[in-house]
Amino acid sequence: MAISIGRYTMENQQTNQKSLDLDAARVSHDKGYLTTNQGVGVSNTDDSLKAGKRGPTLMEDFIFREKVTHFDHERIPERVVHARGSGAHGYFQVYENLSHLTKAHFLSDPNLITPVFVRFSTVAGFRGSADTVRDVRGFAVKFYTQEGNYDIVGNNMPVFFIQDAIKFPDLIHSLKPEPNNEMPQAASAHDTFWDFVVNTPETMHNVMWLMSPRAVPKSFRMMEGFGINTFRLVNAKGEFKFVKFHWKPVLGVHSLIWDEAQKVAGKDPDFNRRDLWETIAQGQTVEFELGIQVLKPEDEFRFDFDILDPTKLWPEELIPVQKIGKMTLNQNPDNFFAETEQVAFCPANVVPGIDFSNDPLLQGRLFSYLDTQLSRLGGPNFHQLPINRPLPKVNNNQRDGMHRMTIDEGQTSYYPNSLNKGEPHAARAGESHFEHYQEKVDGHVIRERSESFRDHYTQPAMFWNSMSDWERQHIIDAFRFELGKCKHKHTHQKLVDMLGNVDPELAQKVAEGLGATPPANGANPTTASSPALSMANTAKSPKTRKVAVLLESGFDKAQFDALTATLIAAGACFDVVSCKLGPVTAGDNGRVEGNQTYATTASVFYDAVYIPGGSHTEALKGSADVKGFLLDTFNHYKTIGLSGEASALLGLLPSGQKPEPGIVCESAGNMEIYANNFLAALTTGRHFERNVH
Ligand code: HDD
Repeated sequence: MAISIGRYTMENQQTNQKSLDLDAARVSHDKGYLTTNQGVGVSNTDDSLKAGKRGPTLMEDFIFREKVTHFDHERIPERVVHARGSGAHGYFQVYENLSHLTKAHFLSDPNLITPVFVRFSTVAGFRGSADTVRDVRGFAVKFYTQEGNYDIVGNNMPVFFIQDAIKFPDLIHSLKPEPNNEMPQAASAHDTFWDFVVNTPETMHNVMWLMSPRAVPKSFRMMEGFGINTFRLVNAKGEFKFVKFHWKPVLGVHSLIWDEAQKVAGKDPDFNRRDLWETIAQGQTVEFELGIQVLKPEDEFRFDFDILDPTKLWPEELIPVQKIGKMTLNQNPDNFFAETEQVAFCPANVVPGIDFSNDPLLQGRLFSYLDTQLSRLGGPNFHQLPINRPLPKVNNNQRDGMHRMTIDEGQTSYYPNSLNKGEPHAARAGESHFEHYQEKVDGHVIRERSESFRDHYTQPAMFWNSMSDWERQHIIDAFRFELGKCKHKHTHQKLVDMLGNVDPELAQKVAEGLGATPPANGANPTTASSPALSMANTAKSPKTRKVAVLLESGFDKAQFDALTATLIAAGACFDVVSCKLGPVTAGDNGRVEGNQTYATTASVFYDAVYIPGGSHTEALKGSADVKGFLLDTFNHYKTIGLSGEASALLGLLPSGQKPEPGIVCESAGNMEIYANNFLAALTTGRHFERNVH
């Protein structure tokens, strides 16, 4: 049975310790009189203190000064990357004891509840930019374990653009708005990014992912997460294995198509944020399974790629992903700034049993996060902010600094000491503590890249080989769009030449769109493919899919009831869209409440549209709004349902009376069968076999 603990509803009887910890910082402002920050009561917060009713404001007005001064300092620097994000609380449970692999305590006991806070983000845009831009998405998870905080700071793509962290400032400078005019916002479709790409072949693999539908997720709930970098799992005997981390969404991986993404960016820039917030606010949970790929040390050199190279993935068919646990998100933050903005993730936040590899991108990341947070969060004490503080007691001799929140008692703040009987002491055997894996390191001091990092095309080609037809078309269109926005023609040609090393057909199709010359000697370097990379093979579910039901007065209520009951039973949901808000009268005088209009919503917010029969069909036939709604739904390959008299609306579609995939149309007959057919089409998702061109 679900129970409430702190602010959390948990599916079991265990306490979410982080929620209880946050309770101590939560302040309700539901009642009481206004005060200053010094606790002095304030009876008028609307008028400043003046010399005469029409006279100048007085310097002594500390109430005015305090209010305005605080306001003047309300902003902190946004993250230099991943500035726009959305957070949620939840918990993690491992499926079985993994102590043979790692001594991490939170992975040892299936009964253990580990609280988590997750932040999903876009990379390039400012804090106020749109959600549905073409971009990588951040997927950062903080586990509040009993042995301290552990962060997996990942993305929704399994590879990165560069191999060495020293190139990160160059990558991001090229991606961000151009420095002379600060354009474009939250977009890679501009000259500097592609100039960097064509001069940096190691970007090729991530660029292929960036051009794929993965870069426009339909929902944060429907994207994979990847730790990308190679880590180590270390067990109590000191044995290690290499590991890569994966998050697999229970609802499968689903994306927008580009036309939708662009329209949504204008109509609802908060589309992904709203979806996450509303799903949780409605009491539903968001679930991801944690997967690991594990590699024995002796297999380090077994593959035709270097396992330390972050521009390479480990094909799941070669090294299977074992699902080891589930993360459930079930609580929205109470305060965006205090939680989502102030949370500080860092790949160096590891717990005993999890260690780093020599991946040169990871090595640099271990430095950058804490460093950036020192300025973003205003000093060295941000670990004391409620959202960042770990569950175990922080016990050391670090003191002072900006905004220190603890009152650290005692005379000593150094080690070793006698005055405090040597406390706090260095952790002893039997007391949880971190020990670095004792890797033997031997090498010349050298500023060079390993030869084994040189192949930049085989895996992008494998990615291309693994794509379904619609994913390939998306990639071709994306390259044409992005390069089409670049003024420098030589960049077009260089990119097309690069693509020739991935696949000649891809290069040729992109070249056609750009007016560039297809490369003469292009060749796809591999026949390998990895079915796990294609979204065509993902899980499909009707759960939380959203249907627009278009109605006007005179609709057939029996048909409406039958279809909506089937949707609800399957976990889907619907809006009633009409020309005005309020009750809509059915042919039999029944009523349903219209909760959206053509002014407040649009086809792009739904997975499908349904129109029941009835005498409203005539009015709908003549409506430009209805026609536009149906056209977008058709062009975005989504399910269209027309029953009874509404079947006549088929004529509004470009296919005319011709049945096309995903159009569930029936003039009469058994509503139960009809509703199930509609549900099956809705579950399929998009019907890419439909002829929309
Ligand atoms: Fe990073 C933030 C993910 C490479 C430097 N990064 C940041 C966030 C995510 C990632 C999800 C946002 C966390 C949040 O929600 O607060 N970054 C990645 C991944 C990478 C990666 C998956 C490659 C595997 N990052 C990377 C490199 C560097 C950085 C190579 C620097 C050398 N990243 C940062 C940063 C940020 C950051 C500048 C900005 C805000 C912050 O850290 O707290 O330090």
